[in-house]
Amino acid sequence: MSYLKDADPELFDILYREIDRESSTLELIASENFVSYPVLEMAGGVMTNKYAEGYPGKRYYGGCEHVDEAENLARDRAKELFNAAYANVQPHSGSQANMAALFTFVKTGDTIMGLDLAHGGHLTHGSPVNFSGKLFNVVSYQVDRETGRVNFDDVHELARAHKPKLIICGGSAYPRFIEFEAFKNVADEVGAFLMADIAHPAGLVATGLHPSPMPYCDVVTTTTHKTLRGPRGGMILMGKDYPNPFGIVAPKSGRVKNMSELIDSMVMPGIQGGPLMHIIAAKAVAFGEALKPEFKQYTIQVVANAKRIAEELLKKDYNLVSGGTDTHVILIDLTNKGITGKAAENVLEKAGITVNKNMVPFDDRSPFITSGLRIGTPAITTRGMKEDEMTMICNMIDQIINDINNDEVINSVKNSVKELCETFPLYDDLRN
Ligand code: DSN
Repeated sequence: MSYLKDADPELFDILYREIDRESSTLELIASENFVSYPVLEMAGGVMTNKYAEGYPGKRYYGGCEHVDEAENLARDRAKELFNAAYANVQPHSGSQANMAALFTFVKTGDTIMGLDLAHGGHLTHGSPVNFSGKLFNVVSYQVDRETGRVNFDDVHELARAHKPKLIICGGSAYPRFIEFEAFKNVADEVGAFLMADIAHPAGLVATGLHPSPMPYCDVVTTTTHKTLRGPRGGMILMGKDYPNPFGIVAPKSGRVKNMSELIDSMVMPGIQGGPLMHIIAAKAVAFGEALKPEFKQYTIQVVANAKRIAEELLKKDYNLVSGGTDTHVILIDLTNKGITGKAAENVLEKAGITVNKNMVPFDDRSPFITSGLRIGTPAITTRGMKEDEMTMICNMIDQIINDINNDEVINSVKNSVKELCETFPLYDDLRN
């Protein structure tokens, strides 16, 4: 039964069109995934009603006993998943997690380093159009033209020349393992804090398929909805907690505050007000799922699927940035195929294959056009697809890219996509 159907048929229809879209198309956007029914239930539950500014046991509102239980579980499960000493599960998004972490460790006007957006970084790692680029003095590092991997000679040289207070590692379109240890060497040499943004590989980090940043980084941020397969949101972690080096003391006792206390107060009241308790509780549910052995099997398959896609595309003469992948992300440089990222995204969408255009390193096209496509395997792996389906999907992509104006090809692929999606159903119970 649906309350929405009777109360607001217009929005009900929109919701069901989205369920149909998600279930009848191939979702290859590397940052998307499909949450479980339990996560959906919690995210759509009554905790959306509750104001709970503050932290468990120390709120500004009454009636918080149950949301406290949920937030405590979310924090404990996050710490267990990532072998972390500290977790703040309140950031509404990855961008807000990054904002809170940056504001805790550095002051506006300080110099920070991050991976250039066009080389796989993220808006919040210092893009001039983002708060990070406007409030800090940003020095961006890039990947090597030949290898497609972070160029540590350049990172060292830039760090020595500019003496950043903080270095960010990680990004949104970097198909290789993030080199935490190498970044730590640079950070130590110049006395910088090291911040890792593991929004993309978080699920792989949690299951040991990607190195852990915890031994190397002062602070780690992530989203919860990509490979981690939770509700849309952010989180901040630390491998260890320690007294803050800035000399900030608690007003009454004069005790030097720990970094965890500074981060907590930067998230709230620093940059956020009321936490989204329904989402925090849904994060707890997702973290519980991620602690189960089945989730490790899932992430093993995510990586196996991405490697199969990389192999198949290489066989078909596609150029992959860095030559392949260690993770769930594949970044294709389409230059030799004579098609832009934008055109490829549009024509694939006509056939029911959802991807996103993406700049490639040293791209001479704008972010609205691009020379690349980013694809990823978290969502299709959640549907149960394995290596054989990856080979089929690569054949479909290749057929279309080689003949973008051929409606017969597009329609034939569209039918194959439909059949494949029917074989791996998604959210069927939401229709009953
Ligand atoms: N927009 C996200 C992604 O697609 O990777 C990063 O914030």
